[in-house]
Amino acid sequence: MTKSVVGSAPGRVNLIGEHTDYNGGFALPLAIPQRTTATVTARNDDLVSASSRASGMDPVEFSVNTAPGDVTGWGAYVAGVFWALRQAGHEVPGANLRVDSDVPTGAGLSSSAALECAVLVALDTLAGLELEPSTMALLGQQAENGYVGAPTGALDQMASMHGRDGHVVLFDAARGTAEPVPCDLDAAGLTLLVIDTQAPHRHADSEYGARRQTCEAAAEALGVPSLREVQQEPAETILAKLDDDVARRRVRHVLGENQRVSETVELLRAGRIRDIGALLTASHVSLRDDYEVTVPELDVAVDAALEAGALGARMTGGGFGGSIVALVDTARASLVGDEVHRAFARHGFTAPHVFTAIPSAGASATA
Ligand code: GAF
Repeated sequence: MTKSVVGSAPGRVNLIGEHTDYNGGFALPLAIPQRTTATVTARNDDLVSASSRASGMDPVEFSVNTAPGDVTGWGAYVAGVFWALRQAGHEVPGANLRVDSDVPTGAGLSSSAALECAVLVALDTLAGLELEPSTMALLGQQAENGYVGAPTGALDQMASMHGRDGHVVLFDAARGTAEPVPCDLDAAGLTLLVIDTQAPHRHADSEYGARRQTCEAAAEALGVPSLREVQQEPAETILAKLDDDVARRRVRHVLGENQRVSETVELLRAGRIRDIGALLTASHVSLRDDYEVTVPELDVAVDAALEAGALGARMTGGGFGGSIVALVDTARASLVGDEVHRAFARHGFTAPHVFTAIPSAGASATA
């Protein structure tokens, strides 16, 4: 009988630590229950045939020796994984591959990383590669950078690979490590709401790349390989060395955000989950004013959630559209959701989707 493997990988929300990963910094994501599955069956030739049950995702076919540019659209994330594996010297067979997913697309919840990781864990098992989860996460990032052409960090793939029930994942991008940190929201009587603003991503690719370039140029001006290297120095000393106001504000965000991640981890480890609210909100303010990656829908959602009594709220993911997270007392959760709905109606925005983020398990494969 032909061998089939089902790879399954979750989407993510990022609790805090935004636009830090490509600066060698810290992030604190969690895997969500929504997952993508890739059912992979080996073939006897060098072709990959991939299909999806989702509408608008037409079947694609490509060679296992695919190169960037061969496949575009959703199939590029799948082809990119085959390409990245072969670039790293791994032999993978041709395959028939069927994808299914309940990770919302375009909501900033890493549906692309979930797809890459589902395919990665399935191929890992199918080809008997026995790769480490972090190695697979970096291969997923490689697929996205080198094949799809998006200059992203590894946050999304690390979250999808390393998620754990009841935990957030402390990702240290400089070290390439991922460490579970307990986050028992239920026990604290708290709920982490995700509010998908439905705002279309506006200029996300070019603006993301521009942020990354500014940070890399600032690191170069400071004479260090990444902004992480100056994290221990007083922020004022670092900022005084930069003569461009935009660069100063971008760097101020990155240094402050790394500090906020560290403080959040300390509070979580001390079991003080409700006290992280102010850090979440400070992160949003910094992303809005210094990093300038929010859009009106994200700001209105955060403000409305806070007005309705959320302990803290912030945009999550790359920004320029997408979702926010709001930490709320469970007893107030529906009230907060309703208030955001009302605020969106007042502003003439499309109604948001509200759901609960439950820290969930990472990627796995079953033969
Ligand atoms: C996107 C990217 F894919 C991540 O690597 C990360 O940079 C994030 O934006 C911002 O924190 O999700």
